[in-house]
Amino acid sequence: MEERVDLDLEDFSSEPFLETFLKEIQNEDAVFLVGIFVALALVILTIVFFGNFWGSSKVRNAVLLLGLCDSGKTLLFTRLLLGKFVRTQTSITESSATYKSKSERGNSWTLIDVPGHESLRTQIVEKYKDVARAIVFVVDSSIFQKDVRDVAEFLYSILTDSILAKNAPTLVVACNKQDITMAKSAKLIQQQLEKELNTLRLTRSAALSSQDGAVGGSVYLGKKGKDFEFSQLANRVEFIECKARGSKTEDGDADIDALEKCLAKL
Ligand SMILES: Nc1nc2c(ncn2[C@@H]2O[C@H](COP(=O)(O)OP(=O)(O)OP(=O)(O)O)[C@@H](O)[C@H]2O)c(=O)[nH]1
Ligand SMILES: [Mg+2]
Repeated sequence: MEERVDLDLEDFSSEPFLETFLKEIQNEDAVFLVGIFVALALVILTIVFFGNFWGSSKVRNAVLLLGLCDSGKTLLFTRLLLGKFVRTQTSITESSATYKSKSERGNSWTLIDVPGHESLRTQIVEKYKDVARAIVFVVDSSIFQKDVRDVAEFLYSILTDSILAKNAPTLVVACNKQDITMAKSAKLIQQQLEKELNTLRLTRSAALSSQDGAVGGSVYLGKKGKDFEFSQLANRVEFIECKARGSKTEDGDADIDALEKCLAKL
């Protein structure tokens, strides 16, 4: 029994596998070596490609409520979630909650109420912009004439942001406070915003005239050589009218149907 084991070991040592293998790859083929390198390179490239792909593609499931202070974002937020009136105060931080859309598929989105104050909103928009599936841009239609410049400036910063321009989330301009007699219609608000954005584009591009196309993270608004229209954007754009608060009672004839329909289409 012991003898057999000795024999086997001798046999093994008389077979220098490593040497044979090295000889084979030295003598026989450079092709074999090249094959190994190519296979390794392919494996590395695949890992890098999928790593980047998964790393950069985020699920865009956020619906951002944006707009100037007092336009009615927080009331719309609670009405969309709870279906009733609540007393609100100026928001100082963002609120988020899961919103189930009223579509047959019943998709759920993360609804985010962004404070309107300029010093707060910029940072919060930065935080969520790459996961935005839609932007609900809320306008106080009752004082639109007074606010038009500020509304247009905020909208301009959103529409020329390079990441938002690339992802092109659906844009719903919610012309709120339609219960107030002086409220401007969605059509008029759209026309005036197009005019104001056109003017802003002229003044802003004049200031940056030495540069062309994408400038420091911002893109050109609309089509060059043509007056600005929302239809020139890659985003799906809808202008709707709503009233987050009723005119007689706070809940009574409040109406956010058009907004809910837009969210059901996302
Ligand atoms: N009449 C009327 N009032 C509304 C309507 N929507 C909101 N409001 C009122 O407008 C005021 C401001 O509403 P908010 O929802 O707090 O406004 P906001 O956009 O969240 O404001 P910030 O948090 O400061 O950015 C509140 O008194 C609301 O009750 C509306 O459709 N009609
Ligand atoms: Mg608020």
